[in-house]
Amino acid sequence: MSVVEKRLKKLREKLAEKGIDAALITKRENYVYFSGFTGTSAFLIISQNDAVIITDFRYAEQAKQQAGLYEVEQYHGSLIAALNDVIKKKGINKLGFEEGYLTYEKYSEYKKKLNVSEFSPLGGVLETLRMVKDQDEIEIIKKAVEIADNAFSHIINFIKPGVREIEVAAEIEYFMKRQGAKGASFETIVASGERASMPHGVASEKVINQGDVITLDYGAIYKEYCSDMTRTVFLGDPQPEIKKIYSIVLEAQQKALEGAAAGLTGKEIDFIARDIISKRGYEKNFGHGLGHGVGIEIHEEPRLSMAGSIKMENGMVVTVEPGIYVPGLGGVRIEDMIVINDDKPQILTQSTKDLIVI
Ligand SMILES: [Mn+2]
Repeated sequence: MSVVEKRLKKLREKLAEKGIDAALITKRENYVYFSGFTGTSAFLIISQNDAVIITDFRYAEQAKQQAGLYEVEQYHGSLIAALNDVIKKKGINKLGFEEGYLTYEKYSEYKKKLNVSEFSPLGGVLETLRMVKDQDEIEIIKKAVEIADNAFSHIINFIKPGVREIEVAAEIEYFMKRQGAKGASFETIVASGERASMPHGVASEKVINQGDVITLDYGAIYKEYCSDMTRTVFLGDPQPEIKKIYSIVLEAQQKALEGAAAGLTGKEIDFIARDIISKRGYEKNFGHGLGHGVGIEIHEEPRLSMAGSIKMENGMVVTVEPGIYVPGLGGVRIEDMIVINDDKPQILTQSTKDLIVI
């Protein structure tokens, strides 16, 4: 059975449980996962017996190549008419939609114009199925992580006093593309000196100076899958407080990595790191969650945070990224990607976490 067939089988089981005749899938990350089609516009209708991909002139040929299990319908002009054709041909009454994605405008239009008796939320089944990665996905993610790891080895030799943050970001992204990445998985963060106290300080025109702490947070997209890593390095010896913060963040991260076991909730794993940071007096300086799922989307379920209620399962891929940020001083964050695997996760990110002074 192909990867797509397995995914469709699981989706069909969920649809049957919910009493939904077919799912309408329009979000790119979801149609990539359930069809293999990677273009920028497609509408899937998946019922127990049928799988139809509706797309336009630009993508009809690509859809035939990539979504081999699907009937390809090319629409001209009216998407609604094309959807209604399929709905009629396949005898669909109750159609499920992506409640977390459809805009109010789209929802209203579909609800009014699609010829179905019920238009009901899918209840997150697509995202739930995407949380646990199969072996094919894990292999691709490993490659995305490796590209980012290689970029780290490269960039620590590139950073010098006088170079601007945006040049560092550009070099990371160019390097990753030369390694086969489609692009960066999000806007590269290079936050140096006092800017390092901004958890998401995207690269600016600031010049990196001797004595700066530098937070590098970036990732690659490889074959549609994202990687995400953070390292904090120093240009010259760090100030004593930053050095202390580094050791606290590293300890919190290592303990959370060791404890990230299947069966625990995101909240329980978040607490492992948060407790260590709080006991060292930096509770208020760790204002974000410990981590998040990563896959076709850079941030997906499950979340590792104070609100993370989802239990970890084998095959989930998540980040572990505690940080401490002190305005006026700087900040430290260390992030690895892991695969949940019974008691001990498989740690994907390989770059050193020893304190690096460039
Ligand atoms: Mn992250």
